Amino acid sequence: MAATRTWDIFCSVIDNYGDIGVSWRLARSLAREQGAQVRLWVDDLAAFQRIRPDIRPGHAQQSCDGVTVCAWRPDMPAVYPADVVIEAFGCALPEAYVANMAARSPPPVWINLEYLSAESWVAGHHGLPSPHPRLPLTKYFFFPGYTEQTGGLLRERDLLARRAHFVRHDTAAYWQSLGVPPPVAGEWRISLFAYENPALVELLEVWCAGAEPVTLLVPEGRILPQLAAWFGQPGLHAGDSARRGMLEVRVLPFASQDEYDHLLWACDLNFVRGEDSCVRAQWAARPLVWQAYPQAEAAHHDKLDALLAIYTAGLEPLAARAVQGTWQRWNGVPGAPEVAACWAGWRARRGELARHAVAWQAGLATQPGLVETLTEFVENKLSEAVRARNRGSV
Ligand code: TRH
Repeated sequence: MAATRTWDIFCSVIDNYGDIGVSWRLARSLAREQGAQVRLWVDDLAAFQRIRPDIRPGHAQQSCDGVTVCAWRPDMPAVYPADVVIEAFGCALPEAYVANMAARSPPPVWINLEYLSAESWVAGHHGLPSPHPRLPLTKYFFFPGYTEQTGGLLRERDLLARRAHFVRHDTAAYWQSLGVPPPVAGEWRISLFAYENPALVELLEVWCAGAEPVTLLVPEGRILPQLAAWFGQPGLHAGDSARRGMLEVRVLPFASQDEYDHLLWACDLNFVRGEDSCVRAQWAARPLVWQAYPQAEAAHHDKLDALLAIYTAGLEPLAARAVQGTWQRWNGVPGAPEVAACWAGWRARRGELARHAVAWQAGLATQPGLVETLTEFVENKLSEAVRARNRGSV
């Protein structure tokens, strides 16, 4: 039987919920599925509480789903480093902690968990070592990704089974729990999780004047002021709804991570943003529109194009154009077609796009998940380190 490993995962919350969203998923899966002893160090427990409401922001240490969650403060006490140390998204470990890592023999396996991208350069950088300039330590870059040459995607072992069960048995009860009537024939149920977006008005106009009813479900967040302005209202809050033409908007409370999955599973189409919700929408096996996290010099457009290229590869031209055009317009790509033209494609190819999302999810599911690739990578490095130490002591 494999030894129980200890892991320290460090997460600094820069902005939004993606950093803690990914770090928490990783920590929980390692504990649940690999029997690992995980400490998760987080510098903003209030942000964590948004996606996991039972987290208590004032506590220095607490246990959650078998993970020890620690407040990462500047005055962090000296601790003995774990077997494996994850620096999420280059968050920069405390110097004293790094010094303690170097004092361990063998030293911990040190991983910098990188951001997800479908760009082709990722495969060439995945797993590369970076020796520490002064200390006998090596950090490895670990890239999530969409191919077997990368670290794969986060996916809990039981995720697809839970989704299938929900879709088959629980969707009606879910709508009821939200106080939303069951969908009528032809209706679109669409979720919207987005940053501020100039293309929103166009989209709302199209849906408002459309042929089918659209119910837009919006978790509380940054897009609400724009939405409220379009309805001519001073503000919109959880529990509010508004209607114009064929469009009805319902504002939902920001849910826990697990409940948000239910929304993605229940909708016909999901607008998602950043990284983690984008991956969850793909596991939801529903069509998606992705808003990439905006970066300087429009670097996110490369990320967008890379995912679009692989996602639309198997689609027939009208369906592919609908997806490409909408994603590009939604991300402010110069020259992208207007939303109205794209939406006509979504309507005409609704069935094909729905089937494609199912096939896409099934294709991704044939690849090993990130937790498996990461633990295998770590075990290899730990064995190498032990061999190197033994050679040195002969
Ligand atoms: O919040 P984000 O915009 O995070 C971003 C990106 O990850 C980006 O790469 C990063 O650099 C930047 O933050 C700092 O989008 P993302 O990645 O989808 O994360 C949102 C998390 O919030 C995800 O784990 C799902 C979760 N969530 C809920 O738990 N409940 C909800 O109701 C919603 C809408 C989301």
